[in-house]
Amino acid sequence: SPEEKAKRLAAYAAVDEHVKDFHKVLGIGSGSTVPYVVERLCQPPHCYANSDRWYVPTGFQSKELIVKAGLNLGDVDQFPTIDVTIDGADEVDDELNAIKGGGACQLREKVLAEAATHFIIVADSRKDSHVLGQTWKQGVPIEVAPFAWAKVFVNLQKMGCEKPTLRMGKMKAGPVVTDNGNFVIDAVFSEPYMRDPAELLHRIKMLTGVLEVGLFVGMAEAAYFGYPDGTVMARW
Ligand code: DER
Repeated sequence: SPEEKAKRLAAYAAVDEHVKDFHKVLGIGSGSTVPYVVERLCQPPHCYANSDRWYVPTGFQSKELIVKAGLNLGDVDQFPTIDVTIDGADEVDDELNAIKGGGACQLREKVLAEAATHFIIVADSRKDSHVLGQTWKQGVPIEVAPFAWAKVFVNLQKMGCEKPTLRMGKMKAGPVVTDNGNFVIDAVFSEPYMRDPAELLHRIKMLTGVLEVGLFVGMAEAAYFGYPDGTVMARW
């Protein structure tokens, strides 16, 4: 499909541009765009560097990707610093701030994004916005301790959240449970809040019971967007 082609284009361009043979530790994110990142890394010339390279996952899906591709699986504990982390996003604004967590992996994703010397985002063009919230209407994904979810829910409303929602499983009765055993609250905020993602991130992060927030502010070095017409647009 044109969307899948666009994701592949963005992923290939990001790998070709930002992964060098001397990069030995790579962080691999989650979602439907990142498989194309791994696909490219398994092709010449990138594949020739894989024998002494380590791949660190951001969750179950990401780990499966690495293992199935026959790449060396690295543990995040082994590598305090990661050379390059490449990950998807739900939306990216003009300053390369991103909403992440559509796949409920944002806690580990942010750990690897922060640990990386270079954090690169890959996405199809639908994620390319001026202000967060323009196209991603599901809200900011927030990982919360199950014990505290109802308190966080109320406190989000008190701080102006228009519509907090506890993320429920599809083929699972009850809430989605993350790889860390936590719940996710999706919190919709109006545009004024989304125009200052740093302020919003800090206010949400300070709520007792919040473990991580799907706002990646000032972290991405570059973002690659693939278009259905076969072009790639890079921003940095
Ligand atoms: O959960 C995340 O942040 C993922 O990166 C994900 O939302 C990206 O989604 P996609 O690559 O499937 O569009």
